[in-house]
Amino acid sequence: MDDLKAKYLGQIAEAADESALEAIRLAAVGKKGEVALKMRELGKMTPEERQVAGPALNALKDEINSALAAKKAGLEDAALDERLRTEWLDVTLPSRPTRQGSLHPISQVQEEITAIFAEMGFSVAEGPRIDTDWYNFDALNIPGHHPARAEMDTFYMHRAEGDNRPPHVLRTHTSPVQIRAMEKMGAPLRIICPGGVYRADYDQTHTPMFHQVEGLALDKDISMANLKWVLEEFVKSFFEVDDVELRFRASHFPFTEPSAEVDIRCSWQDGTLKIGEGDDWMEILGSGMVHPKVIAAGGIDPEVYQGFAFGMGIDRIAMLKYGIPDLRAFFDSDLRWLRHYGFQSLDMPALHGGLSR
Ligand code: 2NL
Repeated sequence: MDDLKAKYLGQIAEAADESALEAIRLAAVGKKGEVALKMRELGKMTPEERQVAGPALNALKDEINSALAAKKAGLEDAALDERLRTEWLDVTLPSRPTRQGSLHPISQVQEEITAIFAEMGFSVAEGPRIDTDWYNFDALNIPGHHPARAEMDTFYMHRAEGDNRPPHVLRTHTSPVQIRAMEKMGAPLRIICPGGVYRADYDQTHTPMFHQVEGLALDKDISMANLKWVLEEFVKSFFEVDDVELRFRASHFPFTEPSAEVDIRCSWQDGTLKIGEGDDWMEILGSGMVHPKVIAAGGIDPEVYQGFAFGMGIDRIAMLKYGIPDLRAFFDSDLRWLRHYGFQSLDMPALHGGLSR
């Protein structure tokens, strides 16, 4: 019996893994193991012998079982220690780079413009890109025979055969949104209308879809002086300069009277554009006092209310601010250029260092 004990405790101590341990368990204390065989021999013993051998066998069985359990726990600890030693992670390593999206420069500039006008009390109005010719033209004092209709290179929608109503159009400016806003909200009114507009024109400086922001302020005592201040504040804030001179040149639009095109003082030197200094002028927008017929078309009494309006191209001033030389880059499906201009990250190129002609 002592031989058995020594043999199995020795084997258990030597066991290298759990399968070796299981083999030992079966051989020692399994149903057909050596201890079970010995138990069977108890029947052939005298009662006196049995009284000694029985408890001794049971004690042996218990001892082997607890040695097995202890060894099993020891092997598991060792296995865990080994994993902890070999399978480690450096949690201080930087994570793998992920592709990050960013706002399209036109969306970003649109948001910048919106934020600046919002601070001056303008809210944003939006409307359909497909509209009737009444909202796009007639309401804006552009009648059917007016040459401005042809000049606008309008995209016309199809009408069903036999439907003789005038076709809907892709809006050529965001002005129809302003007419709708006048109808809906009345006066006084301070809104800007940013968004995509369409003209059938495509070359180096024109794309058939581009973006505009128009502004409209109506009240009982609004003058061109208010227009000038609002535009000055906008230009200073958008181009990040302390001061800038604006030049109002007399012009003509069917929807404003008087009308003015607005230039800002600038310089082009060594391929760098500087706003607010120098001897050059750059046209940035069209503006004027809203024509009384347009105010009336919006359902507001032009005898009581008057105001200013302006319109500018977002794409062009986005190019100026961020030094993007080719308009077509905006609509190219290959967005590598975007990264090239710094839009991959949130670091914007410095305005007066990043601009080039
Ligand atoms: C330009 C000129 C302009 C307007 C747009 C406008 C809208 C209403 C009434 C009166 Cl509802 N005017 N918009 C006025 C003057 C100029 O745009 O060159 N845009 C790029």
